[in-house]
Amino acid sequence: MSREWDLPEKDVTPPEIGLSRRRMLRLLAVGGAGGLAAGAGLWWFSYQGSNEEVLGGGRFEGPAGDLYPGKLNPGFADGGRALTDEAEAARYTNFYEFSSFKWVWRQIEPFHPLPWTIAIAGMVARPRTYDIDDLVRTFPLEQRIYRHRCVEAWAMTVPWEGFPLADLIRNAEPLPGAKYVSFTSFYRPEEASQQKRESMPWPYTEGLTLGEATNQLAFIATGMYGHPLLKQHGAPIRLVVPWKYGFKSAKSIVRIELTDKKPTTFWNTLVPHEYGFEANVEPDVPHPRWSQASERLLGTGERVPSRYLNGYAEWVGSLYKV
Ligand SMILES: Nc1nc2c(c(=O)[nH]1)N[C@H]1C(S)=C(S)[C@@H](COP(=O)(O)O)O[C@H]1N2
Ligand SMILES: [Mo]
Repeated sequence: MSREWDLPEKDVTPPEIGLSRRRMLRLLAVGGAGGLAAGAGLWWFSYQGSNEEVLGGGRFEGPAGDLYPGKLNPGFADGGRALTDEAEAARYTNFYEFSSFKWVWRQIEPFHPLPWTIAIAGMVARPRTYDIDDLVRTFPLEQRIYRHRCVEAWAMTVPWEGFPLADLIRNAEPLPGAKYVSFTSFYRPEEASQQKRESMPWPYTEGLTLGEATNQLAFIATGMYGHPLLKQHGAPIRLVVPWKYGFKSAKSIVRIELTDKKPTTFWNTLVPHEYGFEANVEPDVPHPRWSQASERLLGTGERVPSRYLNGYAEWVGSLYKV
């Protein structure tokens, strides 16, 4: 297995790691650090892109854009933390199809998430392929504020737009033997430069147990911050499972399949001893190369304690009781 892929954050360290935009501005304001630091700071600052570059680069003619924003679900109206600034979330994304660095917004131009279809297939009585526009019009859109926790120990709080995964699965009528749900992202090496690299098991895949997938927290997002998803966040449709590390929340999905076998998954295939199938947020279980006890909030850079199941034990805790 190529050690090149033995990564997140710690090995492949883009210059903005650990230094939020706001902190950098503060550092520049201090000025005492001298001209060299100021020069480096200005270079760094411009390399980050303006908010408009970061957001504008990811916008496209999203499907059913007229339907946004959805109605805020009162059960998920409070993320328990301040919302992450939209541009800060869009500036710092993981999308390995386009880049191993966080500035995916710089590489995303060739990606054209329309037209798009998504199939629900496998062990279901009613398999179906939806055009993305029909899908968004079939399931009523709602807005939910969720915390997101990456295995690399950064976090954000985001208003997603979409519908419960359970509704999509119920519509397809699972067959009795179905135990798992697999998610497959797109494969378009002509649009996604990193998919030309054969050292990675493209397309990106993820999986859940059927019990996890039909829990009310598991969410299909087609939008974010009141409009269709930006390309770098996994347009036009992605998974959001907020009690698990972020890599479980597959982006730009083309296929959802019910099976009786545990699906193979992207990160588990690449680095099995570091990224498991279950991948629940567990602050007491360190990653082999770093602690998971605390996390860094995008935007402010603040460090806060991590919580078991990312604080969602009330919803999903019973799935893991022995
Ligand atoms: N297809 C695909 N899905 C993916 C990834 C990816 O590289 N490719 N990265 C994952 C990781 S590690 C995280 S933390 C989240 C990040 O979502 P965001 O970039 O929209 O914040 O997407 C996940 N889904
Ligand atoms: Mo992640």
